[in-house]
Amino acid sequence: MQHTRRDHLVFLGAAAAATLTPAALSASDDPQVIEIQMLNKHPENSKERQVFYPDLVRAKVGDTIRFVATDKGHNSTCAAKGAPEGATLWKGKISKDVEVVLDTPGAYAFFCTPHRTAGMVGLLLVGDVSDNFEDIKGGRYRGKEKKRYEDIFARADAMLAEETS
Ligand SMILES: [Cu+2]
Repeated sequence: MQHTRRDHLVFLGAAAAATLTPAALSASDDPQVIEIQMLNKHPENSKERQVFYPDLVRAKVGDTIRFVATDKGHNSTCAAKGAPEGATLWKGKISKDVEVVLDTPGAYAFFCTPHRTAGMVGLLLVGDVSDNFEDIKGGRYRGKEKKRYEDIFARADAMLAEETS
């Protein structure tokens, strides 16, 4: 069952809604399934090859991320270094969908095993990311991976700043 933002506002009434923070309004409380496609080419920029789309996702604990093997030859992997402590890690099979239920808040840096150095990487921000986001940003990334993460981290910072403003 899905509640829309409007449902919540009607239920709470205008006075209560006015006191809600933007973060509280930004997502439903119900668990969501969020899809990330694994692609040979960026849909809006064909010069960008080997991409997760989208490559940055805001989620909450309890949401599911479904990595979809739209194009073949890719996978999604999240290793201990790229995840908050105690989180469930994943390693998808090449050319197969993989689903992960996000059980731990924090930042998750994931990559495609064959194309990591080609910059096929992405980032999930799950709930409160204050525990490990700085560690993730300070990680060692190389070449195209580093270039993509610089762009992703800049967008992530802007996204989080928006929530707290
Ligand atoms: Cu790949």
